[in-house]
Amino acid sequence: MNLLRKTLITAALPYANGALHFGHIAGAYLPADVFTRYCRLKGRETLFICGSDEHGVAITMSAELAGRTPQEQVDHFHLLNKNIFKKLNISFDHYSRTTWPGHKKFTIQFFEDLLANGFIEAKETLQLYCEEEKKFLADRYVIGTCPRCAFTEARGDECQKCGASYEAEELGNSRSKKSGSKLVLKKTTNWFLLLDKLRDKVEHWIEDKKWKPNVLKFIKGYLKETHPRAITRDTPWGIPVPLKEAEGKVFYVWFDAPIGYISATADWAEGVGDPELWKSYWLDPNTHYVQFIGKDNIPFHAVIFPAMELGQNINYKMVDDLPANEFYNLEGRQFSKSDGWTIDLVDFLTRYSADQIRYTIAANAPESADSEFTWKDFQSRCNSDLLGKLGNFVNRVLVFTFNHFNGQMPALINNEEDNYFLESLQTKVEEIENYFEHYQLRKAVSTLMELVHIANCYFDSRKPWTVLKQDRVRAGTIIAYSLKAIEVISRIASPIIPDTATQINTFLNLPLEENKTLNKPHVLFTKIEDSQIEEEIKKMQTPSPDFLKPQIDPLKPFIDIGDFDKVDLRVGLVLHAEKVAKSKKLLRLEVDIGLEKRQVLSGIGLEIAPEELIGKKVVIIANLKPITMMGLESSGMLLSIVDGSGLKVLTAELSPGSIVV
Ligand code: B3M
Ligand code: ZN
Repeated sequence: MNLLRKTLITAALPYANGALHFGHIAGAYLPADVFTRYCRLKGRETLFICGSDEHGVAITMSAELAGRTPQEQVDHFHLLNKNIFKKLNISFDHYSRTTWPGHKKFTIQFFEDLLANGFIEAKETLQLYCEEEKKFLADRYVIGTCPRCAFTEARGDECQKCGASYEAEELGNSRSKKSGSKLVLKKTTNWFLLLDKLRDKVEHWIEDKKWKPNVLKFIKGYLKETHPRAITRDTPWGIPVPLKEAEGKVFYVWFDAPIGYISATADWAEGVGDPELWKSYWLDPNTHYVQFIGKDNIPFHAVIFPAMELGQNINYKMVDDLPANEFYNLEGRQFSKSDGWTIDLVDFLTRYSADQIRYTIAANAPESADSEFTWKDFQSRCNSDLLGKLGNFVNRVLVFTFNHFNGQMPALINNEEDNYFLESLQTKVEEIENYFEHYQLRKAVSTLMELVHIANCYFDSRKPWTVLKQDRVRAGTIIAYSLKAIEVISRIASPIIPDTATQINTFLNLPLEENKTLNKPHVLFTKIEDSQIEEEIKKMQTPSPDFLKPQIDPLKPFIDIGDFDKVDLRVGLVLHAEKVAKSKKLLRLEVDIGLEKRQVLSGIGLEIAPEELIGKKVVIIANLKPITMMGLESSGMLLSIVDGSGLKVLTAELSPGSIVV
């Protein structure tokens, strides 16, 4: 490997519709920043690029809720998040945004190349349309009856009650979430990326990648089932599709967002006064390109965006390494703003320092498994590691220098024994660099503490305060070696705790030279008291109203016995079961209900394999009005049982036709 290789680093573009939390920082931004700082330390030509992801339905929805226009919404959160990154010392060379006008040009060029090369095709599909609002509604704006569990308030794309996911046309009684008005299915043309045509190229490209096994496994599985994916939407917020026949349509947010990595680099290049400079990263095959993302973003970074690049006429740089982290939770549960289970970063940073949180997250980074932030862990990392070990060493040595050597670097009498001490530090430094090189923050942090431990042991065992009484020159040498150790620590710790490293370097008044006066130290870290942590934990435990919601669905309102009498439940023998082509979850069953054979459709295909059903005696609602789904008639509904662990089909060992009363 060329150690001085040119390195381009990007981190997933966060949506500008909410404030960042620790989960985001741990998943992508801190690991990316540590790696960037490490590359700069090694003298590599390094560029670190990010920006806000500002399109998509999630933005329009959150804007409506906040009473803002989408543009006002993204303006607000772009600035807010940019400021959080700044406070956390995430050292982007540039933080752009996908509403930057230059981004449009790149998106259109990507589309035009893919279209010209036969990788994009227009297709007609049925989408839910609101006659009253005169527009197509995205899934998130729709509610209706779940095709599986018949829950009447199910979301447009998946049911929050039974977990089923489905296509718009499978939803019963679909309504606009906003106005409640009934929706109709209307034909519309959208443009699809023909991933199936690009599959071979992606497979070939992926061959030599030595990525994490979980990422590679995922990609291989994903590539087996590539199908065309819609890249346009019938919504107003986004980049307009540049075709006459596509009026009123915009690109799907995940189509333009990754192109944002390129446009953000172009935005940076304009800012530094050399508009063509982005090409030296994106069009140079020698660039080493690393993308930091959270694991939920793997498909778009490992398959779809690479496929889009492979369909271009320009050879854009493709990702070389894709460190995808697991999730970072909060005290055992996922961060959730709506549940109040979160920590406001801006508020947090008024009481604690960026380095304290950077260090805690790095020490416990979700590299190979989910991990979590706990207040107790935060307190102990800050007090025992940062203050007790690192801060203490720096403070002891510097205070000693001021008390006994007038704040000047004493003469260093070169000797083998003390050189051995510095060499042992160097061995640890190399170990840590290797961990940085491979994005292993946890190990980098624990080795850093081993290094600090060696330094503390050196100081304790050499006892300069005793030596001073007999041999001032020797005591001076011990201090000089200790100051050199501080310089080593500061340099190698700087990717993780950059502010602290800067402060230490100021104390040392680098470069260290004999007789040079240092700067008076001040404390690097203050102790976090138990009472403070108790207070923080108490705040977390104040339940927000959402927590008071029962875990089990409430009972439905009373019905009369007459209502129940209307329902005709019959035992049926499943004669045949198969998946419905083009549907992810619909199964087509042929059921013998004693009197006759019925065709019944059921949206349980994701949980239950058709083979499992054949020969089973199930219970169906036999007098439900027939409906048509995906062009097939369904006469009856299969009963299932849903609990926290999943879904099971209700069976009854009775002859077909038996009546359930
Ligand atoms: N905005 C999703 C996310 O914030 C999405 C990432 C885009 S990266 C090109 O997790
Ligand atoms: Zn459901």
